[in-house]
Amino acid sequence: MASILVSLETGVLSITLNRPDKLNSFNPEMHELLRRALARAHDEDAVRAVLLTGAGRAFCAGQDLSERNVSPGAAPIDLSLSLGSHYNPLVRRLRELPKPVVCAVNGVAAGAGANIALACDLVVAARSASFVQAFSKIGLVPDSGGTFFLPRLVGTARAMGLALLGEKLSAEDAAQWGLIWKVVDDAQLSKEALAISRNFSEGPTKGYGLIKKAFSMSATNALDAQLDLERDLQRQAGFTEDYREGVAAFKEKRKPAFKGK
Ligand code: T3D
Repeated sequence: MASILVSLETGVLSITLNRPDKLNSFNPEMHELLRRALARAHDEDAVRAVLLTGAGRAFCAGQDLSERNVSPGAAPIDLSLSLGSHYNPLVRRLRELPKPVVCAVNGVAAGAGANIALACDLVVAARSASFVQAFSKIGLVPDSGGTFFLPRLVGTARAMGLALLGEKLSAEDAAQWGLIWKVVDDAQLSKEALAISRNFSEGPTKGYGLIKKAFSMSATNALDAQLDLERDLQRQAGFTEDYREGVAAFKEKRKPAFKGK
């Protein structure tokens, strides 16, 4: 059974983490298949949005701990190799993909699984889902961008509480805290996430990519630099066919037919 399911329909590349018996935790094969799927999302013009979700009762439980042959007294292992070759490139790929990535969190998202969800552009969670910064429970540090995303999304006090305590945060609280876009009833999750993704796949793809870039840079830019960046990105956006179509459609009081160009 493939550890990732991938399908392309009406411009949406759906990627499902598919190791349900392991709560979709990461092993090297799943990393590699996800890497390939995101490379396809990047390279193919036919892909205009990505929808990431999990099979079964979990979204993703982070690293598959059964793959870590560690025990008290045994030789230590160097986890920087795993972050350097798998988790960090994955987060960079998600952030740098110039197309919107929707994450449908269908169940528990723990460890790197929680932070990979947060690295996506828009997170919708099922009401029964939860987010767990499980790292401290096993003596580790939040990774996959957790120490970057969490304080920016919910503030340092809540980020610190989540990281140090490693307790489950319900999807409802996650939405209330501003960690995610919204929570929906479990039965509505697939439909809602697909509708958002389809909406993106019919949208001004290049403009979306530029919005991602603007927000990504705003994390470190001062206002002056960000204003300059907005000027430059708007220049690029103004050169797109979709901008011309958007304004024409507005004036003609019709739905725009964006081509992603
Ligand atoms: O190593 C490196 O490469 C460094 C990078 C690390 C990145 C990381 O993600 S580190 C953090 C790793 N993840 C965790 O620590 C999460 C561990 N899991 C949990 O805390 C809980 O299982 C959950 C909160 C995710 C879910 O809790 P619950 O009560 O719903 O389920 P459960 O009963 O704990 O788990 C169900 C089964 O899934 C269970 O197996 P069993 O007993 O039925 O055979 C459990 O062992 C298994 N499972 C859950 N998480 C993992 C896992 N198996 C392997 N790896 C897991 N991460």
